[in-house]
Amino acid sequence: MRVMITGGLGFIGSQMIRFLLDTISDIQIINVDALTYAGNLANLQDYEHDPRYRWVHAAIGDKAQIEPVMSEGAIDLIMNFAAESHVDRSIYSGAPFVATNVLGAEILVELARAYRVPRFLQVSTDEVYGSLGTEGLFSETSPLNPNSPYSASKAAADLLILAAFRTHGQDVVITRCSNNYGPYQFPEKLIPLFITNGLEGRSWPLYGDGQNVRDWLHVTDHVRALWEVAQHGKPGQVYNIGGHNEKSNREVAESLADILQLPYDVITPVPDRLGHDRRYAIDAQKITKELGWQSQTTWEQGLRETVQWYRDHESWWKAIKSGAYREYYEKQYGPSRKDSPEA
Ligand code: NAD
Ligand code: TDX
Repeated sequence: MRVMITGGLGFIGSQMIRFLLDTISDIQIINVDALTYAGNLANLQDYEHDPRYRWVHAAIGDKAQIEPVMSEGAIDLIMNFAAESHVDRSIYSGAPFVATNVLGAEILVELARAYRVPRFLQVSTDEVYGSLGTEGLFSETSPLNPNSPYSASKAAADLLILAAFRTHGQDVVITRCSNNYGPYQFPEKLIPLFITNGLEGRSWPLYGDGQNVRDWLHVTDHVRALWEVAQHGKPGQVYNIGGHNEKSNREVAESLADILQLPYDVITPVPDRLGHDRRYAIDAQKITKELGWQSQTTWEQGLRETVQWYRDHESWWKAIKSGAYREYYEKQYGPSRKDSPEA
């Protein structure tokens, strides 16, 4: 089986590739990644000499870069992880989010159709549903109501991909997962930022009143769910993925402080994120009933192991925080590939 993974040098995409190479012997992986600030070759260093794996330095929104990969030989499945993924960055400039998350996804799904790729899986997010009050859960039929440029761009991609199914009968599936945590997450996101700041003796910027709620899922549970959907999901369907694990940001911060044995005054309230979604919570009944998937990693165990991973991989995150890794890769491979000359 030949699988094209896009964004495989990022947090979740690299975990997907690791999962596939570790569990399936007869597989070929082509990792198409533009190596933006969030992509990191160190995430898959242990696999770079595996003959079943190859990285192609290309941007999903650039047809001229992607088409040669498609025309090399039959691809059985595309899993599109490539995205600009950080909400805070999108608040200040939405344009790169539209270029990759919307235009990039559309170009990729069109190429998948032209080259008759049997299945296209779009990795989307629960953020497309917007924000919940204190009650209720997002189901697959909840209306799309995104609030940030990031989530709006992901919602736009979902609609374009569903349009490919409705218009052309193209085999597509979409997944919408809640917040992930685990090893190799870029230290701009809440959990790795707080852990690494804690290890460096820095404070933890908690936005607003700290009562915003996220539904946390370990990244290994997410990639198992994605593989179930890739293999057994029904064409044209959306599958929510979540761990029934709602925590306020203050609760997350206090649990991390307990594990790291830091006083709670490390937590420093700062002005709120603009348009900050109050609560996300996922109803994952459909994937559990139809595909038998359930989360396996408990929050307590997952969080402890994640803290330990960052303790054990100081050189990984210190290089990112110092900017050294980007300087090195730019010398080796040149700057990020751009989706289009204008992007
Ligand atoms: P990430 O930011 O860690 O990684 C993104 C990867 O995509 C990087 O390797 C980057 O180099 C690559 N990339 C960016 N633009 C590209 C382009 N134009 N062409 C090719 N590669 C490009 O992101 P992540 O947290 O691993 O998220 C992966 C996917 O999962 C995203 O689509 C995101 O929307 C979705 N998602 C993330 C979460 C979460 O909690 N992190 C939850 C639900 C869904
Ligand atoms: O410094 C911080 N302080 C803080 O209070 C940061 C970085 C975040 N926060 C809050 C904002 C959110 O309520 O923590 C919560 C989690 O923030 P992020 O880690 O930035 O994640 P979020 O905005 O919820 O989005 C994530 O989950 C859904 C991913 O980044 C998305 O790619 C995914 O789609």
